[in-house]
Amino acid sequence: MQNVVLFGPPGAGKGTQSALIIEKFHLIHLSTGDLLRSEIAAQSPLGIQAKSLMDAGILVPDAVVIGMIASRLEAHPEAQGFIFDGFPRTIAQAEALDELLAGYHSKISRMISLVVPEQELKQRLMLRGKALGRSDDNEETILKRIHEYQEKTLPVAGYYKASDKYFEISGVGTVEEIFGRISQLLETPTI
Ligand code: B4P
Repeated sequence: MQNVVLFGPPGAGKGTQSALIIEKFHLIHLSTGDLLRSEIAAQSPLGIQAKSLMDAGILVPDAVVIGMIASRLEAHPEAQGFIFDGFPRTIAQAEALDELLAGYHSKISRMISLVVPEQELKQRLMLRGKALGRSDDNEETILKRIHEYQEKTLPVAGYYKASDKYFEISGVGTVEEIFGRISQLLETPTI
């Protein structure tokens, strides 16, 4: 079973690359961003709570996203593996994920980190905001998201480095070029 964490700052291309990875490697895509946006669209109590935080560029509470991931894992007993996109985003989430997977006698195989310079991230998010009407379409929210990432999410890379599961690639180039780099990694067996 191959369980992959796709990591990177807001706008690094995690969702974009996940779509290609699931097709080629037959993994189940678990995106906390997508799950939260579905809750918002359904106007559920969870969605209403999440919306104001996401609009402000702030992370949603750990318990909320951990609960969502737990129920999605339970819903896919047939899975050959998962791609975790946008999760874990805090150390508490990383620890909870290890515990959840241990309950299925499974674990994270690797974390792939997409490295993209800040200026490029801002441009991509501005363009995505215009194209898809996402709330992080202005400088203030984008800067808040980058700040949250640096403060709460970057330490998660250290968590996976400590167990030799961390792999870094450039997230700059065409979508196909970046996917080629990811594929090369995923085709290399883990020790
Ligand atoms: P997410 O939905 O996870 O998304 P993201 O970080 O904004 O973007 P991603 O990296 O997926 O980039 P994309 O492929 O779209 O997070 C949204 C919010 O949800 C968070 O701020 C937080 O509030 C909440 N949330 C989610 N998970 C959470 C958690 N675990 N804990 C707490 N809160 C959580 O690419 C960006 C744009 O760039 C797209 O327009 C794309 O077309 C373009 N692009 C992609 N690759 C490109 C390339 N190679 N070149 C040029 N453009 C490219």
